[in-house]
Amino acid sequence: MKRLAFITTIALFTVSLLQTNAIAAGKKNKKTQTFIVSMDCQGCVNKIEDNIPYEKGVKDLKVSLDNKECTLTYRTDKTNSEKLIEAFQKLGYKAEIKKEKNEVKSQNIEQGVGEHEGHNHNMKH
Ligand SMILES: [Cu+2]
Repeated sequence: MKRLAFITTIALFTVSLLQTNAIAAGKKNKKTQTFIVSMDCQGCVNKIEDNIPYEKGVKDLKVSLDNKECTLTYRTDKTNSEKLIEAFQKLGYKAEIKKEKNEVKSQNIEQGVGEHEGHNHNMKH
């Protein structure tokens, strides 16, 4: 009788452990990261919204034109920040990972202006 209780405990423990791992794996594969993108008008936003969500591994995209920021949620087993930056470059935008906190806030504002040269989107908008 004692042995049965022991086996049941082990079985329950194993099941809960497997469930925890499954949940952890699902979360681990996803990452949300904000990129500073050299966009300047609604046309840029549209172009990004029409393309970036279809990049491999991209799960979610939020664009803030005011902050020149794109917040992406993506699967880390399918893509990475380098590939996403490349995807922005292919569209004609310079993108970089937003640094945490106020570290380089003033620098980012300066870059936002200067780096706009070479941004070329001769599209109707
Ligand atoms: Cu634009």
